[in-house]
Amino acid sequence: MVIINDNQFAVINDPNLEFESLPSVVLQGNVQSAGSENLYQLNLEKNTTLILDVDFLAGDTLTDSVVYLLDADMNVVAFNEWGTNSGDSDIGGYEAFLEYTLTTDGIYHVKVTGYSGFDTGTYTLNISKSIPLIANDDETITQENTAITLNPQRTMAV
Ligand SMILES: [Ca+2]
Ligand SMILES: [Ca+2]
Ligand SMILES: [Ca+2]
Repeated sequence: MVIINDNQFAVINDPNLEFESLPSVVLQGNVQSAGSENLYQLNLEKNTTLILDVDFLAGDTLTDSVVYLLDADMNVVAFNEWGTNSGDSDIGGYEAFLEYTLTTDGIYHVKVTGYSGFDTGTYTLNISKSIPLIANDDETITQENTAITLNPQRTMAV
């Protein structure tokens, strides 16, 4: 289990991130043996949008990944086995990609594994998170900071 702290998130210039403007952590991982699972633990706030982007980049060997978002008790909140995202230096795998907005504060776990139960190898995991939305005095949900465009269909206005 790898514990990821808030202070590890930073806005970094990396074209393999889906949303370069969001604070992110880039991790190298390895599914070492058939069926093994890699776990990451984060403490996250409600209304944060979490982006879990597994990349199969040059040098990586896990072609077919699956990513899970789990709660503190290891219940599955969401998962993805093959998601599309743009701009990667992806070399053609069945990479997992998950975007999820949290509805409660707390400890969460991210799990990365091979798709088939026997897929193994190295991968790059990009974890990005939005600034949580907060309710102001008018009880309107507003962004704490500047507007962040998550995708063309979903722009969060200030
Ligand atoms: Ca990517
Ligand atoms: Ca990806
Ligand atoms: Ca996959």
